[in-house]
Amino acid sequence: LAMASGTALIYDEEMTTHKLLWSDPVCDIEVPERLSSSYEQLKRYHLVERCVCVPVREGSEEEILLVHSSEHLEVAKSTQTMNEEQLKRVSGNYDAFFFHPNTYRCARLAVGATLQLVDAVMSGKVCNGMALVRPPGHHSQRNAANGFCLFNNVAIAAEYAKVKYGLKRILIVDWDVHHGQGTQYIFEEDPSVLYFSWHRYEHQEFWPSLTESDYDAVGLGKGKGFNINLPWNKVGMGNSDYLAVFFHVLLPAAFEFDPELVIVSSGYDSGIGDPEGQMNATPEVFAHLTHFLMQLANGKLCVVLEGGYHLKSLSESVCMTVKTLLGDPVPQITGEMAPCLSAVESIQNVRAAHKPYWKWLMYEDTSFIQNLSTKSHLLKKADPNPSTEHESKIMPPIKTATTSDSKGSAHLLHVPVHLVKELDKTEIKAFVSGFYADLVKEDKTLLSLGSMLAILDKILKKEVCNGIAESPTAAVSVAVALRHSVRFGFQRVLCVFVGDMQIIPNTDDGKILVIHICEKEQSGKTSSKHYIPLNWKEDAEGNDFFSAVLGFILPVAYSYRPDLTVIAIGPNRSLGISGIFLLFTLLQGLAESRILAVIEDKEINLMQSVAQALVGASTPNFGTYVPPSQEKANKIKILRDQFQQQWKMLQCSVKDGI
Ligand code: X5A
Ligand code: ZN
Repeated sequence: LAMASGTALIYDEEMTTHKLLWSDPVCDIEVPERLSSSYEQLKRYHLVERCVCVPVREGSEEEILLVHSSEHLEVAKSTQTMNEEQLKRVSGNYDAFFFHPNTYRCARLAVGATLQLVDAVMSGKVCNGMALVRPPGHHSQRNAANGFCLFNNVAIAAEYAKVKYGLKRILIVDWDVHHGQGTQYIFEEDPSVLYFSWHRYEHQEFWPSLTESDYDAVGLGKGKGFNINLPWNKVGMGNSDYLAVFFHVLLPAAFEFDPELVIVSSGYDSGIGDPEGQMNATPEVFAHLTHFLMQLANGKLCVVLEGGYHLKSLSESVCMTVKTLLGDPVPQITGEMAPCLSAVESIQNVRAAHKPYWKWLMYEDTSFIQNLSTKSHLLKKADPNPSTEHESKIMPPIKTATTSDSKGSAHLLHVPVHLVKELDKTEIKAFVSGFYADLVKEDKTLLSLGSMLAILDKILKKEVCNGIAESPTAAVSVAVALRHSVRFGFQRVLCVFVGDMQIIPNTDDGKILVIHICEKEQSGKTSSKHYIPLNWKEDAEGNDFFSAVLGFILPVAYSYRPDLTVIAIGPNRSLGISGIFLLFTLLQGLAESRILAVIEDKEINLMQSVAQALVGASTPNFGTYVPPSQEKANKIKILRDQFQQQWKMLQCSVKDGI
């Protein structure tokens, strides 16, 4: 069975006909232009033509009744023939909603568009996709419209996927800045739907101001543990706060849950410039969030528009999301990477609240939890004119270069052998003579260095995004690669070594950060603060590496913000195939997805997996989640305590004086 590929885009202009007919300062931000300007921007970036355009349809009454009461459906239906005065009166029965004579029709299209997306993804027609819809859905409840929402598009989609495709586990990620309390109510007792929401809360000051939006609302009955709320108690949250929540809350839960389908309640009012959210996250962060979620459920990801009221910020963020769904390189995140104190407090609270329900939190130390104070924290003011200007580049489908034989995917670009030979031995000798001359006596080594440099040059010149080099001695190839990259002008190179490797010392000027994953303690190298040994042997089933990647490697890598990543696989690697795959796919979020892989020839059977990871094939099934042993959980904790002052994205609790 061929792996699904392609990205669906679902949009219909008719959903711009729903509009506010009278003056209402609460509702007047939910305008038709939200949809049209997003679609226009997608066209400008040539993204529409790269997607599979799937038509909308009306959601059926039966489908709407999967979630809503017939009373609610009848009220909505009855508004089609009302005059303005009557519409205004019915609208007044709800908190923040407006009816237009075409609202019912649009809401049915919004439901239908979402279900078309689920069908396209579940049937394998596409791998993932986005539906641009109005009215939005996540505030809508069984028996009520609320917060600009009439029918709960995403909730209906989840019920539909359960019924039609027999799904047992669906993850809903609600990154809208408001709490999707409607969705929470619908799935509160349902363990088959994991609902995650972050939202502006400000200790219940912010709309909808509910106690049940706080971190201690974990679900009810059988659904306990399957509702995760991350309240933002300050405005001004930014990229690092969002990413910290993904690393330390959402992603570990999601990998343990192991969903069969992921649906995003994709509101962009959590983006910079939005008048509702007052947050600081830039459009690029949505590329990262999307990239992470693409690693779940075999890549089956349905993104459905909710809020977003700053037209420029909204449309840029929509483009970032769709570009990432299409598999383009992930743009770099700018700015200092450190979550603010208030965000860390929220993360700590939700981890403590969920400890009873999740294996990944099993060894969480919550003995220190007291009544957390809410110390004031210096916050940057939201910039009303976000810097969202990005050059539109249509990236070629070829992203990966390799000199090895065709063992991977058809997407690989093969560097012709003559190109390698062109780099003649004396040239290479001359190049390495200054620093590693004694290491390169063998012809075999020289030839491999030549081919590695040919690939690295293609990466440095941005002709390809990533590449794989085979080497008789990975340590030597990497040493040369690092030296060359720094000379080329890279300021920060992240180097992840897997296996027993003699690490050739580098000028320790902070331009290289080494994370060394190996089984045994390495001696005498711990002096440098840019060398981090991670002694880790993956368990027999080969899937307890999540906690190390999410809890340590990614936070360090995101704190460092490399402009190139080098991953070297040497002898006696202590990670299995799934651990290595995870490393490659997740580190593609860094350095604009630039990765040089160096594989020692003894490990060349890994070539195909690495190539698949680098061309963006969806993550294979990792099997049943295995929590780390207490010893390993402890190891992560100790490393975190040791490095969190230097690499601040590691911070996930406020004890020990952050
Ligand atoms: C979908 C959405 C916001 C409602 C705000 C009402 N709704 N004050 O973003
Ligand atoms: Zn919202």
